[in-house]
Amino acid sequence: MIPSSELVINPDNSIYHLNLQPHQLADTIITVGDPERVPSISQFFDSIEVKIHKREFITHTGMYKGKRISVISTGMGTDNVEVLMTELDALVNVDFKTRKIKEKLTSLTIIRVGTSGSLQEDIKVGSLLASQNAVGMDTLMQFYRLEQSQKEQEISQQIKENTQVDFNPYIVSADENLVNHFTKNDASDSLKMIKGNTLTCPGFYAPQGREVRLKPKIDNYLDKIRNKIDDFQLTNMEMETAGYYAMGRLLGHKMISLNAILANRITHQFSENPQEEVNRLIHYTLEKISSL
Ligand code: R1P
Repeated sequence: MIPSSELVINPDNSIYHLNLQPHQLADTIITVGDPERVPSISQFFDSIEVKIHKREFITHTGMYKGKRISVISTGMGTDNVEVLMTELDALVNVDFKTRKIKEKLTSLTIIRVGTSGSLQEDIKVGSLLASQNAVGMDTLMQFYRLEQSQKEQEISQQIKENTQVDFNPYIVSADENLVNHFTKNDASDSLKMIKGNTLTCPGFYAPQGREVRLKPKIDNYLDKIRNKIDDFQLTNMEMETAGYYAMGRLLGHKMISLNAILANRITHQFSENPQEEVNRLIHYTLEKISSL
């Protein structure tokens, strides 16, 4: 039995931060950083049965072309992702009455629809990119027992050496079937989704090599992380994907992160119409989800 101090359930049987009751969550979930992106997605649903919010977590659950979908905002960063993933898992895999883990576990399908910056000249602003692998340049996995393959350990070691950080970055892949599904371009698709490897950073400025008034501690950060390590090359950076993939691997959920590239950090360009880039990604994602 999980004590009430460890898994907090609100008096109305909803989970502590997400404020959701188990029946209010769909098995297919779209996650977004920006709370305002939730209605931008649910406006296309055929019906909406649930609208709940607490803090930065806004949830709309509804039907889209016969499929039940929840869309949830998380705010920024892997610390929020840890809260979200643990609570989503508890909603489906813990019996709230007995406070025991269920015998038959449910695996959720979780799709991040987010924004990102390119690390390669040829990945232009406006591109859509599915993260095949993600590298976590944050310390979240210092607190969990995440297993790393030999290859993952080698890449992590090399990134650590190149950047001289004091911890081991972690590397996790997306669900292979979801990568294939979301990057398979049918003749009817007007948009193309490319595959990439995403760096997840614990901040937007120095942790992504940006200098405003403070000089980053790591000199030439982008040069140190964007070069090839054997056949592995980082293509873009943002702030959540590796946290999703690691928590998904630990908890047994199917994960993919889809990115609208808003900036190119090498050519120093930023989108002239970010909302339009995000809208294109939303349309692409909803169409692909309806045929999952
Ligand atoms: C930074 O501006 C935020 O945008 C990106 C980053 O990961 C970070 O959360 O994603 P979202 O647009 O999904 O929030």
